[in-house]
Amino acid sequence: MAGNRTFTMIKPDAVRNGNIGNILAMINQAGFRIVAMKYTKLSPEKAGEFYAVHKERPFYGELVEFMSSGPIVAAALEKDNAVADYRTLSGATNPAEAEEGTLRALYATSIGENAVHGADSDENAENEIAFHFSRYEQF
Ligand code: FUP
Repeated sequence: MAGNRTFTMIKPDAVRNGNIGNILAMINQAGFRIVAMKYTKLSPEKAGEFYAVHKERPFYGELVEFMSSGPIVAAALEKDNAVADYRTLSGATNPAEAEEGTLRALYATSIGENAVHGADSDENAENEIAFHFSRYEQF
């Protein structure tokens, strides 16, 4: 149902730092239901496609390199107001500006390596879920 689902990735920095469990616990405590989840690694091609919207930005090359530098956890999450509530739980893109207690304040190290991704609209959430999961991987 539109409006009730979002898409997240636990990024390679948070995986490397051993924070998968902490982040999933906070996601559960915040009331999200896991609809789909996988531990995977993006190829540079896949990462480039996922972030194609940022293609012209100066940080695109670094972003693609970072996002394909190690495994990630991709997940579809369900909750009323999922997109906005997950962005609130994540905190600002730059962890230095992220509110205390948010995922990025707790686990991100820089604006480039910021622990989690969260979809920014219902439409993008559905596209990003479809990018990572077949219909039969969603429960
Ligand atoms: P967000 O929606 O908070 O994930 O942020 P954006 O869509 O603006 O950015 C997507 C990703 O690009 C960020 F998670 C990290 C990277 N980025 C940078 O590396 N530098 C920037 O100045 C902005 C974004």
